[in-house]
Amino acid sequence: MSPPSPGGASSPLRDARRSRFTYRQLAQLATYSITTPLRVIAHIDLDAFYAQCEMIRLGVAEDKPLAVQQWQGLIAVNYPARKWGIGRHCNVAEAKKLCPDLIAQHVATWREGDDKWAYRDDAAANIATDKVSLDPYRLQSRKILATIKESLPRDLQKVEKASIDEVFLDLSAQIHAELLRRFPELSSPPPSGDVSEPLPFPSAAALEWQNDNLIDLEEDEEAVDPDWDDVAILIGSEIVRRVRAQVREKLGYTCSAGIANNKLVSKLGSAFKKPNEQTVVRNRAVMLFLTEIKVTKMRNLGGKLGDQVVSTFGTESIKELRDIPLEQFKAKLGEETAIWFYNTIRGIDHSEVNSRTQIKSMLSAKSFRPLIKSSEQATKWLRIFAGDIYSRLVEEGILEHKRWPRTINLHHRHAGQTRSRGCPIPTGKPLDEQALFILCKELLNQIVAEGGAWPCTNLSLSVSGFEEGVKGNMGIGAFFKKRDETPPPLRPLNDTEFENVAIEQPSKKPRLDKPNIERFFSKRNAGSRQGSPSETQPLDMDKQQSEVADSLWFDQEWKESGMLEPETTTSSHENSGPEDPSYLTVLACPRCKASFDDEVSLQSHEDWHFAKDIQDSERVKPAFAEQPAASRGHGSKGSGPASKRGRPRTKREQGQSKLKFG
Ligand code: DCP
Ligand code: CA
Repeated sequence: MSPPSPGGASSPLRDARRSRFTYRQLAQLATYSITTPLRVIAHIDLDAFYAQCEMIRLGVAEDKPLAVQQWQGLIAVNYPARKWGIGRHCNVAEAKKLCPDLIAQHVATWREGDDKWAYRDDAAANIATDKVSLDPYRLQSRKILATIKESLPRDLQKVEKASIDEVFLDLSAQIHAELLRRFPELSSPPPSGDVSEPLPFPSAAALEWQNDNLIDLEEDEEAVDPDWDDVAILIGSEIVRRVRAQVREKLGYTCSAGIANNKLVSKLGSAFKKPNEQTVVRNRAVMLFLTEIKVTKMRNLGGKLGDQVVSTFGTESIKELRDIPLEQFKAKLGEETAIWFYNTIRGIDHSEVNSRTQIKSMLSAKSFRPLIKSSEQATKWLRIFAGDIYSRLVEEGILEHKRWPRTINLHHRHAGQTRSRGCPIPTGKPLDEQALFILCKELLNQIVAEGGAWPCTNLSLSVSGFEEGVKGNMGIGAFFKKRDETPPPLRPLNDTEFENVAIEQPSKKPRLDKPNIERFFSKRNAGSRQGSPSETQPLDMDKQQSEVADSLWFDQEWKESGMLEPETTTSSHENSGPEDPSYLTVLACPRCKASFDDEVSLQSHEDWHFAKDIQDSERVKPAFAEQPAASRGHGSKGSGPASKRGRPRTKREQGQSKLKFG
């Protein structure tokens, strides 16, 4: 049809039929109402994100296979390489066997003794001295986010950064404005004066979907004329196409998108066809669309909850699960989760696009191979952690006093035991990497003084308890006036304080759209002292599982943490395979049952659980207004050599943070 003309021409509303939607529901679009059926949400996900970052940085042709390497594992694989059967499950050697031309680019690293991260040719061989830096990808992520925001009208945008390479857009208000512009008839008040009156029917007979993937409707629905929800989603798809084109044009990245009525379905939509495609799931197509999807692929259902549902009800088919009455779910899952689940398998999701998300904690961690055996060695790592965290604090606006972490914690692992020490961060003086270093050195001293600190398998530093630093024109001091005027003494927090600070819980009452699903996951025990990994419940680490924690602010940071997830870790055994005898010696992780063929790999995997626990323990809900991330210029080509302290400084990578180590 040509009319609700995407080109913008208004069409006469000749049709005497009435729409299924009311004047009120149309008006609600302007206020981002979460319940209006006309609502349109988009999810944009970068294709093979880290791999694209490297291709653009290095100027690699788009058809060349490239993977991003972390030690011997792969953490991102571009689409040309995927054609060769290469995936994250492969290690570098396996991947090169599959495709000898594969470009395997190692991630940038911090190196003990160096004052900045760099791309280094010998990084993979230096797991003992290097620590992964994801700064280059964070920088690209910020630029992409800025471009997305710039391509939307400033006063009609609602953008949520969901992870390092994903955003949700609530397009409702922009679409509302566009509907009124294209169909001035919609601006008139309801003839009866009653906003619950149905709108006039759109005069359009067929909509132009261009090259979108349009999820099919049930046969009997195909004959039904499009209503305003279809017109709204069509406008949404036009907006998203333009946004994606801007990102491509200005920065070179391709991304995929899903456009639907809510976050749940739009996210499934963006994954439906990749790369560089967009998928539209009209309201009338949702049920059919979900029928094709396994329940464990849905947001929040990739882990234990999904497994529990499948084993309890004996099916992973959404179609079959829909036949089960709500009462049965309630009996097995509890009231709140049951209602959430019942809605989810019907594609109902009223969660908000939240443009106020803020990182609430930062973690810099390192597992040691070989183990470190002295304070001197540990101190070098503390300098790197302090520098790493400081550069991220700068991005968070610490220099402008926009945001300020209240607590610093050091976590130390020795012989399977974890010790954590924390203290408040003084607010009266500048917080720079030296100040962070002094604080964490003191915490290390406390741990060392207790004895039994060496050898150490894992150290990590975290800051948490972020607070908004500036209110109106008040300085940081005024903002913190309720706290001690004098900086608090450096002392370990007692257990209760530690728990309170490090394991902040959401303060709001749980809502239906954010069910209390945490109980399906492991207890947050990492903050406890002397916690043994084997005492904890399994944490599932697939991508879906990570999405569970969308509401726990998990996904964004695991991607950004530089920690290996199990599949990446396990893929680092170059010799394992059916024909390799060592393959038969299987060691299982006591927590998640993942199997390993040597002790080092198992240990490394357990370290990963440990670091993950710490991260989880510090995951909290956002509470403060969004501060725009500072932009740090444009990406560069070529990799920068490492610079040793004392040597002439090499030119820095774009966005490369610099440490002032003494
Ligand atoms: N990532 C990682 N380890 C993982 C998964 C992801 O380090 N196990 C990092 C690298 C990815 C980025 O996060 O490039 C985004 O993760 P996605 O799951 O979105 O995967 P990609 O963007 O790489 O690919 P896709 O095109 O499938 O989205
Ligand atoms: Ca992605």
